[in-house]
This record gives sequence, C-alpha cells and structure tokens, in this order.
Amino acid sequence: VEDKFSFVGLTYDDVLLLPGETDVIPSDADTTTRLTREISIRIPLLSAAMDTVTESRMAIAMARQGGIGILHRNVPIADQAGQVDLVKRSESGMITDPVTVGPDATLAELDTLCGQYRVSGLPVVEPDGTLVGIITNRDLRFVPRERFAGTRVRDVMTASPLVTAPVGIAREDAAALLAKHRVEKLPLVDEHGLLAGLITVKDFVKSEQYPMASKDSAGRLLVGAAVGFFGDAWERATALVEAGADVLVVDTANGHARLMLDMVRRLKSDPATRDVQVIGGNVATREGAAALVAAGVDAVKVGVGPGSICTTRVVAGVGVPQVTAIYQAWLACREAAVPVIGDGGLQYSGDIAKALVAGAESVMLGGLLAGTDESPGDLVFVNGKQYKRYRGMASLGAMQSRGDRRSFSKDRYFQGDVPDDEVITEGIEGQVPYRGPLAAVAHQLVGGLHQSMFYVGARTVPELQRRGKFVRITPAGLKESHPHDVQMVADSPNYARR
Ligand code: RVP
Repeated sequence: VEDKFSFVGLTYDDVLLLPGETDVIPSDADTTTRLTREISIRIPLLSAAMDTVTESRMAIAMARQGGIGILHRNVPIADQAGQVDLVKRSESGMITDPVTVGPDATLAELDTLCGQYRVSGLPVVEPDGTLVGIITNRDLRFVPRERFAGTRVRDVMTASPLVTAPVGIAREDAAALLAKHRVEKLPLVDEHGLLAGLITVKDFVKSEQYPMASKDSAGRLLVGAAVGFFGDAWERATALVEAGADVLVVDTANGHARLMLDMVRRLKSDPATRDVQVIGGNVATREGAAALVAAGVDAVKVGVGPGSICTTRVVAGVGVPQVTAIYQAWLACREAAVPVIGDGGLQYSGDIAKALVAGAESVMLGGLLAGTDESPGDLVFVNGKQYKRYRGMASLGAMQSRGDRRSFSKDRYFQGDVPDDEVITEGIEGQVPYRGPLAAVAHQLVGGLHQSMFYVGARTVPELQRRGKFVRITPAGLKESHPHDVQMVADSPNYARR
C-alpha cells in the first residue's frame, strides 16, 4: 500500500534542458536516430496514424524529409494497402514493378490511372508482359479531352523509336540515356522483351532534392502502417506487408493488454510477417514497456493521454505525464536496446529534445502536422483565418460509422464490439491553424532540435541523450519561458501562444 502514490509525473512544460559546455554549432548536429531495432532515419519524426494526419500524401512528404509516416487504419484494408503501394511507388532509383497500361485501354482509363498514381505516363504492355510502347503527356497533347473515351492507347503511344535499356543498367548510364534522347522515362526490359522496371528523370531530380529521404534498400521511400489486434487485424497486417509496408504499428490505446501482446508475438513469428519491423504501443509505465519488449517488439511507443485531442486522462482518469512515461519506458527498454518512441503531447520544437533526453529515440506528432498541406482534409475558413480539421481517433466522428464510411477505429480503445451509438469517446474533434507545406514545418521543428543540440553540446542523438540533463521548473518558470509582458505584433514561424 505504501507505494499507492508511486511518484510524481512530469511532462514537457515541467522541465527544461540544462545548457552545457559546447563546441557544436547548430548546423553540425546530426539528428540520425533509430526508429526501430533495424531501421534508422535521419530526422526523429513520425506522423501520427490518424485520419486527419497521415494518408499517402503525408507519408510521402514525411519520408522525403527524412522521417516516416504511419498510415492510419480507419479505412477498409484495400484502401490502406493501396496507400502503402502509392508511397512505395512514389520515388525510387528504379521502379521494379511499375504501374502499366494495356494497348487496348482507352485514354480515359489511362488518365484515371495516372491521376491515381500521380504519374505523367505509363509503359504499355501486352497481357504477357511484353513492352510495346510508352505513353506520356506528350502523346496526349494533341488529343482533345472529349475524344479520350473513344481513343485507344495503341493509337497514340510512342512505339518506335522506343528508348529502352537492359535491366541492371548503371545509374549514370541511365541518366545519360535519358538526357541523350530527351525522354523522361526509361523502361527496362529483360532478354525476352518483357518489361522489368522503369527509371524516370523525376526520380533523379527527387533524390537530389531530398538528400535526407528515408529509403529502403531498393531506394523506395519507407512507410509504416497501423494495424489493430481484433477482428480482421491479421488480414490487414498481411495485406499491408504484401503491399510493401516497412513497419507495422500495432496501434492501441493500451498496449499492456494480452490481445495486443498476442498480436505482436504472432507478427514476429509468422513467416508472412516476421521480416517486417513491429512497433507496439501505447504504454506509459516501465512494466508495460517491459511486456512489449518481452513479446518481441522492435520499438515501444509511449503515450497514454498526452495527445492534444485526447481526453483519456479526464474520461478514464488514467495516464502518466509524458516525460516521466518516456523515462520509465526507457528504463525497461535500454538493456534490450529497443528504441522508444514518444507519442503525443508535443507543442513546440523544444519538446523534441526533451523527449530524446528522457529516453525516446524519435517522436510521433499529430497536432503539429495536422495543419499542413499534406494532411487529409480541406482548408476551413473561420473569421477570415485558415484552419484544418484535426480530431482524435477516439472522437465521436472517428469512432462512428457515417453514411457509407465505416469506422475501424473503435477497437483502438477496446470497444470493437460496442454499438456505434454507445461508444465511450476519449477524444475530441477540433481544428488547428493552417501551416503551409510540411517541408517548412519540418524545417522549423528539426531546426529547433539542432539549436537544442548546440546548447546541450551534442553532435549526435546518442550524445544528446547522454549529456542532456533536466531542471524541473515551477509555474513561474514556465511563465518566464514564454514571451511575457509584451504583445506579439508579427507571426513567428515556430511560435504561437496556445
Ligand atoms: P498530439 O501530437 O499531441 O496531437 O497527439 C497525437 C497522438 O494522440 C496520436 O499519435 C495518438 O497516440 C493519440 N491519439 C489519437 N487519437 C486520440 C484520441 O482520440 N484520444 N489520441
């Protein structure tokens, strides 16, 4: 009974990092970190598996910046797997399994495919895989749109001369061929004339444009996807792995639950899924983290109740302030060298370094990214200001099926069997200010982390974790931390009063 009140829990606003002796300048800092046991990323940021934060567009943008997006699971399996596919095809040194079109398809069908995959043209192949041509914007330029439905690909495609290259061509040779023939796409063929891959100019440009991008061994962007542990969760997990997901996040509000641990064990042992990295969560105690490590996870995700849209701590009265929760989880994970991910509750860039010093190796963000161009949903105008909607996955809107949109979100809160009109919500629906492109927001967040590393005197993330020390502050200290006794007269790119 003595330890009924075990200890005081601290969160981001309760602590500051001590400045230390430094010979690091901010631009020297290297933010490379471990996402999981086997995957490293160059910036320690994940976008949250929420239906107002991460779909394929956000996942692509996050991976290009050097982080990773976790696709939410509040959609049918085929939709989520389709999004994994979109990310994996979006940018690569060579596309090994390109989207193609048949010669007898209409231009209208082609147009739909190109829109769906956001590409400007496709190789044309016979049903047996033989490459017969290529069709791009250039070929379509002189066909009026009203004739798209009645015109076949074979009648306008470029067939001869067709510039191709053998599979295995070196990157530089491919670039030279593209330049020499002034073409944008180079289909690769095997010795039988079957299409075996595709190299595009865009991919060359992109890899120069996004030097930090998170990529797999084939040069494709990394992507993660959320799964549950209930109902068709196994079918979802295998479909996502099949589609190419690099990471599965077993996504629940209480990761210290038997069903959840069973799912992790199955994922890590079944031949269909055991090669994929598995993140488990969420937990907020040392024991919870230890249970996940024992079940075999590749990273432990921490956070019960810190989220900006979360009401778990008031509805259920349960949670642990986030800095303490991360530290407790780290105590359980350090021996097994399993990385910790701090999920939720970050308000400013300075909170990233605090999470890392507490023991996390990366952080997951919802609210800080929900206002970017790449999050799902349209801009809304309120009193002349621009906002984007942001809601908890345990909000009424996310947990209830509406019209033909079925909800898949209830089991995250262990209410998979509860009728829609009886769910107990643990989140709210809201809006956040519009923030422009993700690249600009990520730049400020990572830039803030570089400043933290400079102040602490750490060139790398492990060094930051080793050297970083906290001072606990009081409400007066917090007041002093924020701008005070002055009226802000201009917007700041990385600060707004909450
Ligand atoms: P935040 O970044 O503070 O907006 O928090 C995002 C996190 O909140 C998510 O990654 C998830 O763990 C949690 N979440 C999502 N929905 C809800 C809810 O409805 N309670 N909570």
